[in-house]
Amino acid sequence: MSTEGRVIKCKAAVLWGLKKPFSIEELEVAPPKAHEVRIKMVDSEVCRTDEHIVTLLPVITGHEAAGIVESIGEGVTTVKPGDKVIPLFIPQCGKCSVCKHPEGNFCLKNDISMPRGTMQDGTSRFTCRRKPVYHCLSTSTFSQYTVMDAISVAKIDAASPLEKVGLIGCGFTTSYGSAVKVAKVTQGSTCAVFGLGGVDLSVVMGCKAAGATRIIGVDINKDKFEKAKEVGATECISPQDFKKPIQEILKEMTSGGVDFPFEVIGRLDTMVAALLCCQNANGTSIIVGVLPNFQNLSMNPILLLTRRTWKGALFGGFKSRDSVPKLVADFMAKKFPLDSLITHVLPFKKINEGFDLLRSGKSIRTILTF
Ligand code: CND
Ligand code: ZN
Ligand code: ZN
Repeated sequence: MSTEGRVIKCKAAVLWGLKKPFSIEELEVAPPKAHEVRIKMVDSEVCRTDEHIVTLLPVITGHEAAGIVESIGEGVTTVKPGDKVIPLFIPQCGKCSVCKHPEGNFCLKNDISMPRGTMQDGTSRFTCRRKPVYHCLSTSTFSQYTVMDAISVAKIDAASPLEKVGLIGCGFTTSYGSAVKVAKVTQGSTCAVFGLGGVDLSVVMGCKAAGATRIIGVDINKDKFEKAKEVGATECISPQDFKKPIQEILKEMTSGGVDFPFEVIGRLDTMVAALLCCQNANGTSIIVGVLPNFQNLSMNPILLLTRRTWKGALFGGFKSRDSVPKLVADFMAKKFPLDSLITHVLPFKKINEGFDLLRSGKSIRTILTF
């Protein structure tokens, strides 16, 4: 029996409190309204941002995933039922000033700057225990079914392996783009990557693809070193092995400063260290990590007056709906690998185990399958 136009009852991982485990519950998912799409999830990955971004409760998080369109609302022309899709945590409306700018990717219709936890029309499509549940990042992929605005959905090649290309929905694209598109890493340069987790490793891959000759991995967990070297790090160090601050060590190692230091952890102290170790006359320090609870950090402007550049980007600076289908095509053409990032595959109901693996540093990317 077709589910089109009807409420779907399915299993979802609901978060009722901060730092609480996910609770697998029955969720009612309303049909898509005009310009919306209901998607059956096939897989969804565990990413650190799911922990850092939560402000509204109860909520369904999850933003790196792949699925199949179940039904569409009135006026949707970009996808149809049966299409393979990747949810986008930054929409691309195509009409706002950012979308119209050739380099802009942080579409004004995003749900990140001022999270409302709803569809674009301001309402939720989720109900659990008779209460409305918030959406998160316009994606909410930790559910067997989700509803998204069509501007946040990318149609991808029908032949793509969904259990792998989900990584293009965040981890891979964010980091690879941070190196090649945001930092614009140059041939022969020296890079440092703070953090060697799931998002971080593709920064290493991006630096290598851009022709960096030295890529220094920095992580307190030495178990991450082997994999980092496999994908392109030329050396790896742990801040805990030195008495001096890590920025001093990096400056000594590079005779004055790193050309492109990346912070991919999401901590204030490492963001500052990544800025301080940056070559002061023409280096570029890039923030990729997301700080929990929208914290502020202070720095001395003299650091920028010497002509360092300090920048950051979400989703690797890529325009989401335009770029994701192309990146999937590049993956299919074997232009980059994704397998080396996948360390664990678990059934969706084991989502808490997936987050335990992330917190304990044992996983790079865990794929949850529905
Ligand atoms: P993950 O936990 O896998 O990696 C973080 C790594 O940092 C781990 O290997 C840790 O051992 C290491 N680490 C922790 N503390 C320190 C420290 N003090 N010094 C050195 N190393 C340390 O996380 P992830 O790779 O999934 O995510 C990394 C960050 O990227 C996180 O902040 C997440 O929110 C962010 C991110 C950004 C974007 C974007 O669009 N900019 C998208 N997704 C995730
Ligand atoms: Zn826009
Ligand atoms: Zn992510």
